[in-house]
Amino acid sequence: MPDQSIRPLLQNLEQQGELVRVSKEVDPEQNMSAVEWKNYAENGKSTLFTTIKGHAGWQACSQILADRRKWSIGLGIDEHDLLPEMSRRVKNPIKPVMVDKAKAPCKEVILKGEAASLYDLPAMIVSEHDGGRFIASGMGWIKDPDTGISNISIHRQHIMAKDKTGFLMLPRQARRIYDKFCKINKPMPVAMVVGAHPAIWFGSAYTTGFGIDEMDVSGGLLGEAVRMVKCETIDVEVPAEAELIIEGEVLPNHTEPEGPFGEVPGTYAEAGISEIFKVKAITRRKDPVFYAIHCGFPATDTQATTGLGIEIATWDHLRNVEGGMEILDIRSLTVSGLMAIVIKLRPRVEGQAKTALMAALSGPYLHPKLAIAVDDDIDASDLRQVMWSMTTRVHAEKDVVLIPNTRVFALDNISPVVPGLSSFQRVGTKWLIDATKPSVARPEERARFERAMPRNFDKVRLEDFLP
Ligand SMILES: Cc1cc2nc3c(=O)[nH]c(=O)nc-3n(C[C@H](O)[C@H](O)[C@H](O)COP(=O)(O)O)c2cc1C
Ligand SMILES: [Mn+2]
Repeated sequence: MPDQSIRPLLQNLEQQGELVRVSKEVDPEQNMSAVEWKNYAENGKSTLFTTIKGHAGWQACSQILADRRKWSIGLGIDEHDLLPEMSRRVKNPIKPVMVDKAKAPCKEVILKGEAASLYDLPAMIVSEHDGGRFIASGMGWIKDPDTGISNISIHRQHIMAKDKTGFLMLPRQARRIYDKFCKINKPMPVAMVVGAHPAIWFGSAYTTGFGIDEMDVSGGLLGEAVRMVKCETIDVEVPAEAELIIEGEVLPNHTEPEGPFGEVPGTYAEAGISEIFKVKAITRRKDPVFYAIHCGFPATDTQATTGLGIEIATWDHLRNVEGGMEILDIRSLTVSGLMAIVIKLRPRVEGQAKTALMAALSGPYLHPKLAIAVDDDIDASDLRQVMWSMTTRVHAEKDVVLIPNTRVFALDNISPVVPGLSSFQRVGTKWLIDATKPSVARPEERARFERAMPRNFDKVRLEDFLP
């Protein structure tokens, strides 16, 4: 029975030299965010903070799932096999099971009413101009009042008082359910869950059909049922082995000023309004690890989490486009704030790359607005090689295509908001760049674009010659 908490990930990262423990005191309002961000940007490492000013008894982790390597450690899947294997597992859902409260570490400490304070949590001021401390790693469990089916999605929470936060809902499934509560003017019960197994985290961020419980998907990824326990003050079930649960409700037909907040594209979402979450209880482990996720300028867990979802969804989506398409890899570029995607493929006939690119720009996720196709000899994760393809293999007049007036990602500040609609409905220009070689149907022309690589590149081993 594998541990379904966040802890095996932290242990495995540390064992494999991917995580650094910081025991020197850090301050969540002044320096914690810069330390974890720089430790990843400069050293490629995750951080575990063990001494946090004003938060004795807490630890906090950050940048623990910022790239494929860390995801593969977290899910126990070979890095090179990540997309096909995750795609296979999410299609084989396993339903969650209930366990007793006594078997739920998330109930080791139960704080209700006055005793429950958000000020206890080591939530950071993440980006320079953020409006305050935010929790951005909370997975929100809600139930559709018509069907009783759980929906799980992540929502940023601007901490506004000890028992009150913002609750930002983009126009997706949680908002659709919230609208039902607004119609009957009843508060929507919500449990915010912080810190769990990467499979649980991935499921909550993954876009699935409306009416599908994301924990079925997480169970598939885990290879066993997610173990759930009942909340104390609301009729919601949450993962028993989580670090922290914030029970509460989102008020109906009510908004207040919220933000600004450094967001997934790497720019700020301006101050605006959002719905309001009121705390009823906090339950947690006695030695909790807070998931101090970094949301802001890339590369962070935030881009890598949604990026992996985009890659898997696009991987599946492209299977349905023109039989026999040879898709070799897909990379949603974290450095682009998820707005660029690279498709690696071997074009069998002319025009195939552009066909794939059009599909990549109209999949289940709105984020990608720039899609680039590279050929079978290019490492799609290496921006130097992608850029090399974009100069040597692109005839801009023929290979760059702009598609104006299309829907784009809600937080893409360069694309205007649709007049009269909610501030998250934007239109922009999608564009595609075909940086593949001529197709395999034209071998002679294809050969003209071969990379000029060192003689016997594949055979010569550097280790045999270096001292
Ligand atoms: C770190 C992180 C923070 C997120 N914050 C928000 C948020 O504040 N509001 C929101 O609507 N979606 C946010 N999302 C995206 C949703 O969690 C995601 O789109 C989810 O799949 C939506 O679930 P649904 O399909 O059930 O609506 C965030 C995702 C991540 C990875
Ligand atoms: Mn959903």
